[in-house]
Formats: sequence, structure tokens, C-alpha cells
Amino acid sequence: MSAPTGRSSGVARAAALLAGAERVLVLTGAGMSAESGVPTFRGAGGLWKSFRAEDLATPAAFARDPRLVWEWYGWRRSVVAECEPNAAHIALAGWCASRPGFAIVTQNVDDLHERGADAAGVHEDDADEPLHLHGSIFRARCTACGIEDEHRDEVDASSLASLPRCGSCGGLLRPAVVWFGESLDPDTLEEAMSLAAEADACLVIGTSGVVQPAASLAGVTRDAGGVVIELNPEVTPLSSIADVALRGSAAEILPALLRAAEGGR
Ligand code: BV8
Ligand code: ZN
Repeated sequence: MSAPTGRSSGVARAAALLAGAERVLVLTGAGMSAESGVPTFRGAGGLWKSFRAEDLATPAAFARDPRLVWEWYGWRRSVVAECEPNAAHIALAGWCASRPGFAIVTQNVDDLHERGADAAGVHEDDADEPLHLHGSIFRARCTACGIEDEHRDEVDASSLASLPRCGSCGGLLRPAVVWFGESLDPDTLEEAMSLAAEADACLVIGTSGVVQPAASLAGVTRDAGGVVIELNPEVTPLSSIADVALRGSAAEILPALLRAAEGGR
């Protein structure tokens, strides 16, 4: 177990590990978007009124009250749309574009990694798209015919009749995200697991490390002989397997860490 190191020595140690890594898996959680203004799930202030994600982000909640669940996602979409990618998104996008062996795997359903790449001037051919383990809040899937597509329309959740409908069969649409109790897309999970197994380092940013199977990715890297770097203001269940634990915020630490890693190449 690593003791959280002093800030500058921790950044120097983490930078040396990243500089020497050919393949890096960057696993991000809600803390990556916190400084953009997107509420985290478990942090102070929570996500929405008195509801917990585990109560609303489930198939049962949607079956019971699709209007309430769509109201929640409509609100979250409006919050994300008002937010801008922060310095961590932008620095990470620029850095991954210059290092082909680096992959972003995110638990987040926002589009801030993608918008961070735009802000960093990264052309879509220069870097792989981030892998969204839990889907995207800006995509919807038909509950009847299964068609999935981008969906950024304003959600009118005032009645069942006004909820989003499938253009092809008229079925009720649902957010194309992975709810608790639902399996992740098998191809996405397999790709994430193999990236983790091949990685020389796993950089874990802004996740409480409680949701499975996403939280197990860092352990897969470690079990395969790679190193783990955690960037989080708080201790998490992943801290015990971190070679370096950087206690601070993504937007503050990540740009400095990546600059130091660049200098060490
Ligand atoms: C599944 C999308 C098979 C929806 C989300 C073992 C194996 C398999 C499954 C389970 C298992 N044990 C339990 C389960 C069930 C469940 C689970 O893990 N439950 C937990 C609560 C115990 N897992 C599942 O259901 C998964 N399905 O495995 O399928 C299966 C099938 C049937 C039955 C069983 C298994 C699917 C889980 C996906 C759920 N969907 N999101 C939506 O967004 O609406 S989860 C959601 O919460 C996020 O996507 C994320 O993955 C997760 C955790 O959130 P975090 O990103 O970590 O955010 P959080 O707020 O928790 O923490 C923020 C962190 O940031 C904090 O540490 C904070 O300190 C830090 N921070 C704050 N500010 C900053 C910062 N860091 C840096 N800078 C800052 N400025
Ligand atoms: Zn349909």
C-alpha cells in the first residue's frame, strides 16, 4: 500500500511511471467532471434532490415511473450542456492524442471528454474515442425495437404521452445508459478488460471505486504486472492498490502531472 505522498514528490513519482509506460489505461469517474460543474454521485450535494442514483438509475425505477426517470435524465442533460470541459479533460485529450498507447475508459455518461478533445484541437483521427462503459446521456434506445441513436432533444416529462418516442416504431425511448442491475455491453467490457490487462499503468481519476465491474479494471492492470496511480482528493477502495496516490483535484493536478510526464520522455 502506498502512503499518499507529498504533492510534488508524488507528482514526480507518478510522472516517472507514466513517462516510462508504453500503454496506459486512464479510468475516469464523476470526479473528472466535478470541476466542470457536473455533480458527482456520492459527493456532497449529491446528484438530485433526495434521490440516490441507485434508486433512479435502474430498470425497475423506469418501469415504475418512466416520467420521473426521464425528468432526472433531462435535468442532468441540461446541467451537462451548461458545463464546459475543464483543464483536466483538455490536458488529457491533448496528451492521449500524442501518445498512441493511451486509452481513456470512462464511467461517465457526459460528453466532456469528447468536448475536451475538441477544445484541445484534437482531430478525431488523432486519438481513439473514449470508451464509455456505462453509455451516454445523449443517446437513447427504443424499449420496443432496440434502435439506438444520438438524442439531444429537449425532454418533456410532463406526462407519459409527452415522453420521447421512437421515430421508427413509436415505442418508448429510454436513456442509452447502463443502469444498476444491467450488464455492460459485452464488447465494451471485453475491450476495457483487455486494455487493462495490457496496460503498463492504470491512471484512475475521480472515482469512488465502488461500482463494479468498472472498479476492478485497476486491479486487472496491477495483477498483470502494471502500476496504478490514483488521482482523487479522498481515499477510496482503490487507494490500497495504488503505487502512487495523488490527493487533489483533477483540474489542478492532471495538467501538471502530464507536463511532468512529457518532460520525462
Ligand atoms: C453489472 C450510468 C452484471 C447511469 C452507472 C460485482 C460484480 C458485478 C456487479 C456488481 C457487483 N457488486 C455489485 C454489483 C451491482 C452493481 C454495483 O456495482 N453496485 C454498487 C453500488 C455496489 N453493478 C452493476 O449493476 C453493473 N452491472 O455488473 O452487470 C450484473 C447484472 C445483474 C446483477 C448483478 C450484476 C452496472 C453498474 C453501472 C451503473 N451505472 N452510471 C447513470 O449515470 O445514470 S454507475 C455511476 O456510479 C457511474 O457511472 C459510476 O460508474 C458510478 C460510480 O460513480 P463515480 O464515477 O465513482 O462517482 P462518485 O460520485 O461515486 O465518486 C466521485 C469521486 O470523485 C469521489 O471519490 C470523489 O472523491 C472524487 N472527486 C470529487 N471531486 C473531484 C474528485 N476527483 C478528482 N477531482 C475532483 N475535482
Ligand atoms: Zn422502436
